[in-house]
Amino acid sequence: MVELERVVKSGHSTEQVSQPSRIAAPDEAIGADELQLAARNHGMPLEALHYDITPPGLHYLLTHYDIPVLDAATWRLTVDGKVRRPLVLSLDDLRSRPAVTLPVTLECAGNGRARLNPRPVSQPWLNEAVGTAEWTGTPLASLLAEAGVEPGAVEVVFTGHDHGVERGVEQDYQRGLSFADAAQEEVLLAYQMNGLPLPPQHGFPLRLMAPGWYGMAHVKWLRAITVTDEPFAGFQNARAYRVKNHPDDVGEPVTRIRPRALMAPPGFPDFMSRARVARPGRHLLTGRAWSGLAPVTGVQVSVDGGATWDDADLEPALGRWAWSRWTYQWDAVEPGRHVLLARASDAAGNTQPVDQEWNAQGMANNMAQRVEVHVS
Ligand SMILES: Nc1nc2c(c(=O)[nH]1)N[C@H]1C(S)=C(S)[C@@H](COP(=O)(O)O)O[C@H]1N2
Ligand SMILES: [Mo]
Repeated sequence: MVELERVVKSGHSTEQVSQPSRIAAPDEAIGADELQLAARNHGMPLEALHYDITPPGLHYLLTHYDIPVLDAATWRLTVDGKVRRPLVLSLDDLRSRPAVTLPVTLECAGNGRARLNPRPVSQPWLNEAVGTAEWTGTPLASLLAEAGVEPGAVEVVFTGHDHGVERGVEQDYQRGLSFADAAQEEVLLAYQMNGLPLPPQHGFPLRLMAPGWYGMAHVKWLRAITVTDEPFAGFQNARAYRVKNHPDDVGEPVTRIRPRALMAPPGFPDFMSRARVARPGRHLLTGRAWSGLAPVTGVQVSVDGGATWDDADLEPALGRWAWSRWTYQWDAVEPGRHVLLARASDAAGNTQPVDQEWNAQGMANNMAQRVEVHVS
C-alpha cells in the first residue's frame, strides 16, 4: 500500500482527494457524495424478495472503485505464496475442474447503515443490500491442496483487479481469510451466476464465494490468491471492515452474516415516500430470512409497531447458505397507519435487535426492518 501523498503530484491535499471516515451531524441530510455511491451501488428492490433466486439485475451491487474491464482470453489467476507448486490458471483451466453450484444469500456488511442515528457517512444502505444467486465454481480447498500448502500457513489473501484510494490509502481491493475459513468445503472460485458467466459488475471472470460471510469477503475480479504465514494487515481487514465504537478504534473484525428477516412490502407504494397503501382485509405478508452464523430457526412478526410479536410460518431454506421464505396472515381491519416489523432468530441463539446497535462505520447492523402501511 502506498500513502496517497506519494502518488498525488500537486494541488490536492489528502483531504480533498480522499475523505476519512466520518459520522454525520445529528440532522445532516444525505450528501451528494453518498448519493453518488448510492446511484452506482444499487440495492435489491424489496419486491424482489418474492423470488427464490434473485434475477441478476435485481441483485444488490457494491463496488468500492471502478468495475474492471477484463478479457477472459488473456485473464489469468495466480496461486502463490507459501505453496510448493505455484499455479497460473486460465479460465478454461478452472472450468475444467470439478464444479459445484450453491445458492448463496449475499449481504453487504453495511446494510442498515443509513438508518443509524447518527449516520456513519459511507454507502447509505437502508435495508436492501442483499440478494440470493446460484453461484457455480470450483472448490478452493482442492486447488489449495494441489498447490501444496506449506506448514505454517495462517491466512489466504485474495486480490482483485480493481484499484483505488480509500481514506488516503492507495490499494488493490484485497481481503484475507484465515486458512481454516478459506479451506471450508463451501468456499468456491465462482465463474457463473444463475447459470451464466458472471456479469462484469459481479466479478467477471472469477470471484470468491465465501458462503455465510458478509459481502466484503467475496472478492470480485480475482487475479491472485496468496497463502501467507502471517495475518494479513491490509486496509480492508485491518481498518475498513471492523465494528468500532469510534472511528479511531481498532475494533473487532466483521465476519459472518448476522440473522435478518425482510418483508416484501405489502400493498402498493406512494411514489416519493414509498410508504405503503393497503386495502382493509386479509394480507399474506411474505419475506425471507437468513443468517450466516447458524440456520434460521424462527421469524417473528409485529403488526403493532413492536408492542406484540407472533410467529411467522417458516419454510425450509433453499440451502444451508441461502435464505428461507416466511409468511404471515395479517388481518388489516383498522383503517389508518400501521407499523409492521419482522425479526429472525438462528440456531446459535442470535436474534435481531429492534433498537439500533450503533457502531462508528455502521457495520453488521441487523436492526429489525419497519414497514409503514396506511390502510384505507
Ligand atoms: N474486488 C472487489 N471485490 C469486492 C468488492 C470490491 O469493491 N472489489 N466489494 C465487496 C463488497 S463490500 C460486497 S458487499 C460484495 C458485493 O458483491 P456484489 O456486488 O456481487 O453483490 O463484493 C465484495 N467484493
Ligand atoms: Mo459490502
